[in-house]
Amino acid sequence: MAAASTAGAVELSRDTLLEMYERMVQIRIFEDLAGKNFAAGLIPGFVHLYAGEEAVAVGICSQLTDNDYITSTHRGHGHCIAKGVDIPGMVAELMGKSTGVCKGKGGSMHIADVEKGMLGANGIVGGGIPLACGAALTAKTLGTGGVAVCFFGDGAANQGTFHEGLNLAAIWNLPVVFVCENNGYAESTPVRYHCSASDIANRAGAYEIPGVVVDGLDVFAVYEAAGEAIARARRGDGPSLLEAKTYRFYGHFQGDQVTYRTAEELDQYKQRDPIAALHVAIVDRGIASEDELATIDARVTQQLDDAWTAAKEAPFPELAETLTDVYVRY
Ligand SMILES: Cc1ncc(C[n+]2csc(CCOP(=O)(O)OP(=O)(O)O)c2C)c(N)n1
Ligand SMILES: [Mg+2]
Repeated sequence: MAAASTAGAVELSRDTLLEMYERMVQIRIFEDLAGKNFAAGLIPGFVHLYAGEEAVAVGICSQLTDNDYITSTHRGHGHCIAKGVDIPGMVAELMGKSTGVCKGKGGSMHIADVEKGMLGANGIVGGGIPLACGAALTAKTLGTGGVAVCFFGDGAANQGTFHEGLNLAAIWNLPVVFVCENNGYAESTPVRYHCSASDIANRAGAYEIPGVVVDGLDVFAVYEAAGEAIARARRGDGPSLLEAKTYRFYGHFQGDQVTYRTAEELDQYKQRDPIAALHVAIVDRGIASEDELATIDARVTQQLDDAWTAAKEAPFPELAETLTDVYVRY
């Protein structure tokens, strides 16, 4: 029986692979339903969907524990799910309900679950980068052995916080993995226009830390590259920059007319759907059957359907709670 599969030099157990597959499917179905229910008027505010980028969050977060931190972006649902944030609580949070993980006060762009080490989605582009440095400094100072993984986009790589964060992490030798999710666009602006570097990972050289480009549609490649960067950070050898070349299947935000890219381009990337690729790899290598994967798909569909039903029935927060949990007291 083929109980394990390799990502290059890394061997993954059957359980790990199936857990990774399930997480990726959870993200995809979560996002498809979020898009549908946003259009139906059930979600206030803006929604930015992560579908297409699942291999990045899952390839990385499957190697983290609750003792490790992540910081996220405006496109943060996938990071939350990959880090183990409660899915029904996330659905309720999107709807602004009191049963949400932030009691309905965070919404799509500010979901956080500190118990899970998920320090927050973030509406400020590049805003998670200094937070990750702070979290990594905490882990290093307290000697917890934890690392901080910082997700951000190609557009964020042009923010001052990116350069400040990489420099700070390098001089203080912080246990951070900077993960640039290069999905080819910052809103409607193509990366080839907005970015001076052909590979954003090249910018690591300026701070004398490792910089690696990885195929962000290939969960095995992400897993392997991230594993090295995480191990390096845990050993006390400092930060790395990982650039995952990926693609978002939806527009920048829900409602985006997506006039800045072609249908052919989208089709080409859909041919390389990271979940379909993992599905094929699992079946071809004899790790699980089509039926076993269909069972996982059905379980996740039911989980998300139940989560939406519960969130729709849940109450909004009481007016009297408006000012509770809003500020942190030290
Ligand atoms: C500091 C700041 N500037 C501008 C914006 C508006 N804005 C929101 S998302 C976005 C593009 C971000 O692109 P990228 O970092 O590539 O992330 P992606 O949306 O592709 O995941 C911009 C400019 C913002 N939210 N924060
Ligand atoms: Mg982008």
